[in-house]
Amino acid sequence: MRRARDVLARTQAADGSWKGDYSGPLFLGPVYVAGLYVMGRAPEPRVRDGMVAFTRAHQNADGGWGLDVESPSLVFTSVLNYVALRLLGVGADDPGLSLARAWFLPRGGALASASWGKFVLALLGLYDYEGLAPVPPEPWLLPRALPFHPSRLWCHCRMVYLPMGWLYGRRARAREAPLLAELRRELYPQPYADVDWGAARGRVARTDGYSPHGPALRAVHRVLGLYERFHSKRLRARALDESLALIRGEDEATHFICIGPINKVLDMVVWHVARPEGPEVRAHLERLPDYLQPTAQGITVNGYNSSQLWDTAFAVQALVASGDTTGGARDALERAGRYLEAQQVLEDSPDAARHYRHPSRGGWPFSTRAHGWPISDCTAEALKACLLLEPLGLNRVPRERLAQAVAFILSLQNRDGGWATYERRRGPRWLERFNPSDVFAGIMVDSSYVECTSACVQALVAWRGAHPDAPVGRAIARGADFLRRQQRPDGGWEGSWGVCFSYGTWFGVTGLVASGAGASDPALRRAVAFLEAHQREDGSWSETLQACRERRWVEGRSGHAVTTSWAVLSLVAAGEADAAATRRGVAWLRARQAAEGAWPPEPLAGVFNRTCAIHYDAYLRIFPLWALALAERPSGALTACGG
Ligand code: LAN
Repeated sequence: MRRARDVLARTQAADGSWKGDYSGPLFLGPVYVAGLYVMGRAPEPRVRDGMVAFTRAHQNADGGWGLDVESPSLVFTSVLNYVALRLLGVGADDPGLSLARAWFLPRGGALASASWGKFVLALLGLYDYEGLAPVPPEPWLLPRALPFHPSRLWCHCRMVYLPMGWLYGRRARAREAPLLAELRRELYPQPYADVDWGAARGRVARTDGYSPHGPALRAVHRVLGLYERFHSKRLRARALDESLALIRGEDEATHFICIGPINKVLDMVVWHVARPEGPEVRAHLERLPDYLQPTAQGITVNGYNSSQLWDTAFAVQALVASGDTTGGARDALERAGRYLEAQQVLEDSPDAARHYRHPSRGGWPFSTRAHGWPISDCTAEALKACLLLEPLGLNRVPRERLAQAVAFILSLQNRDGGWATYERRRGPRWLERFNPSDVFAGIMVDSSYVECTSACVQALVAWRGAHPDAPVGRAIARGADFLRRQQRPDGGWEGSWGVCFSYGTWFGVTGLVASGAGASDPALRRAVAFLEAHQREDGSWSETLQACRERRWVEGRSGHAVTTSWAVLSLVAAGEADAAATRRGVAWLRARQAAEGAWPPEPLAGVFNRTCAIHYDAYLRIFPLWALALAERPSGALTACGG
């Protein structure tokens, strides 16, 4: 434990945070490169070489690229990474690229890509806009009260479709160039001029169709197709103006970082078309490198501008749990306390209601304050961390700001008692049936999650510990009720943002325990039985990304330290610190630790929208330490927060 703590403390950044690799998805780099190309630009040579190296390193043996660095090939990411390499200067006769064509052409090439791929190709002039399922900007003009108004979509989804709608409405495309003509010959199994674009609209390769288009979505696309043919120019102009105003709102509220890497690039391209070389383009370009991530294999694009706040909040909890808060460990906690203090969002975003933004004041984001989008569970984990630092004299966030964080959390509770990510649930569940992305699930509405709910319940309980009169009892009880309803008959909880049931179950168990459930509570007994049933011979636990896709426990080839840590943390919280399963899990974790204190690399533990893996660099340094710390405590009567 001491060596693990040293490893964690040593990897802290100068600003007090833990800042690491947050890459993994393989569609982000190509969108970045394509966006720059549309603007007539290219990454600087060092970045270009790094991106080429990274892309080559993650080509699958069959010649394609997966949705993420660990997954089987999709037409979507294969075509996009192919195009990115070509735009970055690799020749069509390159053996890797020949192999790629041999993989995607028989599957239909660009015609069979998932929808976002086709959109990016259309921007480049490599795919006809006629072949896209329509994404007009007009829905933004509909009355806000309609259940399908775009402001009701999950913020990540609406922020991607917002600039898409603008670019679609303008039919924006890159200036014609010889390279593009070559690519139009390389990406299709037939001559470009012979393509039936109408038929291409609904076409998607089997590899890419995780969320199939149902009759409802197909009907919407037919209606929108008709609208596109007969639409009024005046209405379109108004819709474009409205979209541009909302895009400006997002850019300014996030200091041009934007909520994520996709809408960042699309917004930038919007400004390039709307105001070439204007101040917005300059502001965007300045923030573009924020997303770059150097890795051992080259340079890639992160899934967010970082995961700093999130990792720092967890690191504090693991370090405090490990017991030693003197010397180097205390210094690390002191610096982390400063980081937490500096990243709290202290004001609402400008003209929040106009831009459909929930009030932000008091919340913490996933990365940095400048990013400007606070999240329920990031706020909860940061609040928990501050309250743990308080008795050590290391919390720097004043009382009234902690109270604002509590108010922020309370303002986000859903009617079902649970918590979603950035906002309260705005749309009806049936909106999911209109998901046009092909490759993702659960992107349409922000609804309650076990992880967010548990974190918020734990934070409110911790707050009540410090302020017994705080009026949070009902919120806690409703949250706990939601957690109980989400437990599956087999005793586990399905996670949404980590792989998978071990992650969800850690949150389910710790949330219930925080809310007052005792070790004999039937829900906790069922959770313990669930974890015991999935423990491996060697004492470890192991789950793969496939579990998220198939929504059932799918085991990897060997034990994973992060999965095992989540299982051990759950068992300890459920009062099983001395049980055989826990001890065997701990023994496996100890045996797996390398001499200098780290755990060897293993498959990615993060996921989103059920299909895409993402790398939480610090998890392997945080969770085994945290698990050992709590399992080594003298008694099992611990709270979930580790304090
Ligand atoms: C994230 C990163 C943070 C993450 C946690 C806070 C850890 C989680 O508990 C709640 C969900 C959240 C906020 C989350 C949601 C999905 C994100 C934003 C990501 C995994 C980072 C990248 C991903 C985003 C959706 C990628 C772009 C693709 C789309 C389908 C829009």
